[in-house]
Amino acid sequence: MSRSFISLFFWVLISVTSSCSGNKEKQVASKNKPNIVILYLDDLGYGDVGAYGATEIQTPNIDRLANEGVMFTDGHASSATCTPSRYALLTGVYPWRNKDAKILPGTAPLIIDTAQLTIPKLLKEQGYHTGVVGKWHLGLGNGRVNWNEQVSPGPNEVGFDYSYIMAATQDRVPTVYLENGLVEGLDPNDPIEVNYEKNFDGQPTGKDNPGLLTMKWHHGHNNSIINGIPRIGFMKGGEKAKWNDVDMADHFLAKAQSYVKKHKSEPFFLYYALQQPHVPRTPNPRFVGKTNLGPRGDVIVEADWCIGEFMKTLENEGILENTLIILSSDNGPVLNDGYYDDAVKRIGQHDQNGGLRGGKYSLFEAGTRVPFITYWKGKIESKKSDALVSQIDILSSLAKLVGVEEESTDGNNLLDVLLGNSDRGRENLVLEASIRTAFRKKNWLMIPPYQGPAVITEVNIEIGNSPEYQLFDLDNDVGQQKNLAKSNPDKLNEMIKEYKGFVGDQDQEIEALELK
Ligand code: NG6
Ligand code: CA
Repeated sequence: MSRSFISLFFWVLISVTSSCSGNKEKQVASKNKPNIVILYLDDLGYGDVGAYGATEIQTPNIDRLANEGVMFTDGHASSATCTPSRYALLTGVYPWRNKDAKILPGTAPLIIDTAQLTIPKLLKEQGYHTGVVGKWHLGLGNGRVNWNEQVSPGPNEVGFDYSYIMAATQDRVPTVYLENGLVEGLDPNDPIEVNYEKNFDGQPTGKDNPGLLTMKWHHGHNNSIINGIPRIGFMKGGEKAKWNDVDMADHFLAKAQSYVKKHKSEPFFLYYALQQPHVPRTPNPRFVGKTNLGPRGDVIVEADWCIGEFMKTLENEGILENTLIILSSDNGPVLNDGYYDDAVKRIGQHDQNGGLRGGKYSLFEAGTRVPFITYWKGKIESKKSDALVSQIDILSSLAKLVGVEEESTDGNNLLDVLLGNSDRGRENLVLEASIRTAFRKKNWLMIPPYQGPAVITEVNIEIGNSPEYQLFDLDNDVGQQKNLAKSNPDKLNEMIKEYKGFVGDQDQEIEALELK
């Protein structure tokens, strides 16, 4: 037989089998591969949810997921701030390995390498359609973004087939939505300009125009004014494209719902990143006064409602039983994060920390221990789990779920734990808060000495700095009141040794840094 005949034969064979198996694969895939949804809240604290003990805020929809799924009591975000946690969630890499994984301005370049493994990439390779709706805050572009053109690279270049996002945070410019890299509703005759260093001529700022403000700033947040709210960063133009703050929750919900409806007949992965209860807290009028806590409580009720509506969509579309849902928060809670919105004044009996010490920005428990719930109707049985789990484990666990042996750099495959079939969580975990790290092993937590203030006074949160080593036994002292470093030197040394094995001597370099 001639070579060309043989290759033609194989070509025909391959195309026939691949087109058949293509169809078959799709059928098998949609049968065996569940949809996966990550519901990710922004700054929701351990104690902000009814199932975790809140009595002043009603969260019936999140409670239902917690009560009918696995409710983790020791589940962690990878960091006590947003960007690093989101980076670790999507990549399975500890954020302290990436020097750019820190709170980013709206003009920062994308910090995920487009060659890096991510959850959406992994799932896409397994036949999933992948989408992100909501807060991004992982940077966009390569350094000098022109908001009037296609903005790239971004979510669509790290594995998402569809993206509908706000670039950074609700308190940072640009205050516009981007769909697949294009600013939605942009009038080409009114181009957008963004600058984080300097204002544009003639544009009012929060600092100089208190009379124009509907929300007062407390610290930071005194640059451009949009919808009466002073923001971080300066922005000009793009008038028609600007979002409406009080409609943001409804807006993201509608996008998440239409994504589900559109992709219900193929396996999909949706990362639905809600903006609440991050500042500025702008509940839709329907939710104003739903709690006695002011806007912070009200937006948590609003977020809970969104989750309820989203769940109804899954149910109405007939795919609830084929969908794994993971709910968590990117970092712990903060009351005053830069605006006067009564969060402190009206806190009353509510404990956003649920008995934990610290809060957002902190190496103490409330910085990273957050609500963490898995729910899968008919597949996961109701249970409370004390296993130590981290969001960094989600990538490897989902890989296992869809049949791939893919270990991420730092994450573990904890699928059995996430599905409630095992309580063997992580043995250890490196926690991060504003580039400082701490080490957890079983019930022990060790915080190395860090210079800098013990409390960030503006937000009134203890962030874990101390000139001394700190060692806590979380089984007996979850509130971290007793430093056992001096009374248990053997344990301390063991912890330091193991910790250094992970992070090297980087803590020494960090000790010298001035923390903001
Ligand atoms: C801080 C902001 C805070 C919040 C945070 C990011 C000031 C003074 N404070 O720098 O308001 O935006 O960044 O929060 O500007 S996060 O949840 O996205 O990490
Ligand atoms: Ca956050």
